[in-house]
Amino acid sequence: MSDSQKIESAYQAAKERYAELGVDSDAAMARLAEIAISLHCWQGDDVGGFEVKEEGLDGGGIMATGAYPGKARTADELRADIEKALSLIPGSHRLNLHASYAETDRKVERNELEAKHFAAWIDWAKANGLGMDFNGTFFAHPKAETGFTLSSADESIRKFWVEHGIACRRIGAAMGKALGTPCVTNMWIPDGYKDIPIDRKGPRERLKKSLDEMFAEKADKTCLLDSVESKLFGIGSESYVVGSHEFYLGYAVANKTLLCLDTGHFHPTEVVSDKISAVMTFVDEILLHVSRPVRWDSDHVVILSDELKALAAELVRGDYLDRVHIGLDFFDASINRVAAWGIGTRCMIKALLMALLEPTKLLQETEDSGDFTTRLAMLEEIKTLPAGAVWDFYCTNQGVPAQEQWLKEVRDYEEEVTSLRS
Ligand code: RNT
Ligand code: ZN
Repeated sequence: MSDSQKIESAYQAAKERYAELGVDSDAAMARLAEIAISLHCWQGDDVGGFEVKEEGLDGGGIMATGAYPGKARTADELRADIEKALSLIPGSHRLNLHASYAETDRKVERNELEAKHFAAWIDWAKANGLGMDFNGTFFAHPKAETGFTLSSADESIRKFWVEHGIACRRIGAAMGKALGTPCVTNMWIPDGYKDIPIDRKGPRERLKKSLDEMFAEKADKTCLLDSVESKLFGIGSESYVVGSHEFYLGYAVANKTLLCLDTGHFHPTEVVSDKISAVMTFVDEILLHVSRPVRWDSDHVVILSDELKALAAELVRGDYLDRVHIGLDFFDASINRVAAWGIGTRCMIKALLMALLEPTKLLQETEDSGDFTTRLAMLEEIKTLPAGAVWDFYCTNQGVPAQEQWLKEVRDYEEEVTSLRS
């Protein structure tokens, strides 16, 4: 038997097993193919960006660790790497870009960015059939060095970042318009204090004012979806973060923006899978930043963890897929960067497949009848159902390498392309 025959016959056996539990695996694959994941550009160059700027500017508490060779040095290299990654990932997806990935021939200040500075990205997205999402970059900049941006007490700094936010919303809208699919434009700011503050109120009042100014121009939701991202703590903002969860939940509910939940932005014993049904009661749509916190907000590459499966299960069980935008937010500079996209994105899709293959009706009946013994027993049984056989078949059907074959393609690409970069 050839590999593809083996995959096909394993699938047929899996299909029968799922049918016994009342699950249609063909329908699960068809639904899965409709779900777009927003691939974050910043995995490819350790959140560096391509601005013409002063050397050595980090900051904002974002830190990629590792020195694996071959990171993209230019936007063209990054696009080539993303194309490679996409060729290994089943389905049709999106690109999530940061403002710091603008391509300009001279220094253009962040408050002066325009859609034309992203023309190459937009053209490329169009040619590759990708929707785009966008992010303001409120870090790694001289005007962010005090640790405060939109909540700064320095009016000229605050104004500058408000203007950046407004510029980003216009760019997002232009991307959405050009590509015919709304661009989720997300705003995360690093503002906060390393040590115990006296005034917790002032910065939050200023942040609200800044957001109101930024969002004053009404969004055309066919092109632009505004989103705000909270955080519990960051490097250098351990004691106080202005844009906390409560702050942005309140803001999103009051102002009808999207709320971004990053899986690394909560206390390690809190899980986003439990927050979805809570926040979805009050906001129309959310953005997920799927990441993997290891002991802290470490942005490790996403794996098929219990929490990832629980997250995907929530989206499917709650019928939330049309109200949730799934973005990835991890960066690892210690392994092959194209492989990192491959591992993380394939796991996200795999988790969604497993959720779509869940015999939810059957499980729900056990709960409704109060039979918690069967509920727990079945939850354990379904962990070893043949989802892998469906996944392999799905990959083959979508024309991407099944099983570990995808890694071989990364290795070939490494040999021919990324390893030659200095
Ligand atoms: C930082 C936030 C933010 C960034 C990206 C690069 O803690 O998670 O989303 O990771 O925008
Ligand atoms: Zn994030």
